[in-house]
Amino acid sequence: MLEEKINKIKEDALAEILAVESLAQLNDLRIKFLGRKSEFTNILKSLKDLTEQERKTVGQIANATKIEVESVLAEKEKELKEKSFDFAAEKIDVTMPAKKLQRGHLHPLSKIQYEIEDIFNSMGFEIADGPEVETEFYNFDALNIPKDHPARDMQDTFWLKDEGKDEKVVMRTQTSDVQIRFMEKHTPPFRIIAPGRVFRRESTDTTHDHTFHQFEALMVGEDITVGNLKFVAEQFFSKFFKADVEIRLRPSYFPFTEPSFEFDINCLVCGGKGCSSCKWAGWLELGGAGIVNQNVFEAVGYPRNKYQGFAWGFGLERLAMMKYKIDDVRLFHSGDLRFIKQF
Ligand code: FA5
Repeated sequence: MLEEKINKIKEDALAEILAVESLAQLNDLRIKFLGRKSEFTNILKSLKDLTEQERKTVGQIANATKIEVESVLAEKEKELKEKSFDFAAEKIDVTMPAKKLQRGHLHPLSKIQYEIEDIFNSMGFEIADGPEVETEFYNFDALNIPKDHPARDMQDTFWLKDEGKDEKVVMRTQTSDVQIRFMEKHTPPFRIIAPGRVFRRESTDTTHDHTFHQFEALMVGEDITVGNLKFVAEQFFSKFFKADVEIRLRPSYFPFTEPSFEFDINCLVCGGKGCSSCKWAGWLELGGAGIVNQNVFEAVGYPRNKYQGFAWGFGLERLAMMKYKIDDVRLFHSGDLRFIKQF
């Protein structure tokens, strides 16, 4: 009895589906034959009142019917959709101007950093890294800057809140911390650079920001001299600026180098005439440099006087300012898209 009913539903459904001419009508048929209130669904609901044997036979027929009707529905739907496709409306005018896609790109400082890394890689330097939140030991003590020594005041420091730890923690003021971290784990000879972000509690102006980047260089062996320092720097500048750059070393003081220098290059923005990028000096202070103090080697466990090395810490922003002729360092972190989009 039920089987006959199901077969009748199937026949009616298939006949009506095949005759249909619109997607709306097809949907109505789907509801009529398979919907929640359809005769077919009622039959499925009544299966529970049958004997187990009957339930099995009728259940199988009902299932097969459902699958068949659904597949005919799907086929018809496909056919109707293809028929109703409006090619004229979908026509594309390939002569219309395209919408310009807004694409992001690397920040100029990242670009510069990668460029620097490539140049130094090509000269056999490894890239080393260290944390931005640093302990007093790595930022100061191991660099021969004892507690209560006036040299600590050379770099205004953001001290972090003491959280019950024995050691004080700072936002690192220089990338020189990486020198120590690297030397603790390696034995000379080696050459590394360490680009990274540093922080200082100072008032800002056209050449000073509170957050900026340095890149440290450290080359250690048994016979490294100021000559190596100058040569590597000159090679780097000529590759980086693709121009001859004049270098000036001025005597200076850093506790972790002896002798120490301020490292200047001639201002490439104004060609040495004087502008806001070089504070009208014609020269730009790029960073500090020197021959590694033996006290630093001793702090990392190297024997005294066995090794010699040079180190420098250059300002990445200052290099970027020269390369792109930018007259205010604060633009880099201004978030001003008009500035960023130019790179
Ligand atoms: C140092 O930080 C030393 N660690 C450099 C060094 C490394 C010396 C290794 C010897 C051996 P100084 O405080 O001078 O030195 O900073 C180095 C460079 O960082 C500066 O010459 C400048 O280019 C850049 N710099 C310093 N302060 C700022 C700032 N507030 N904003 C932007 N750049 C800065």
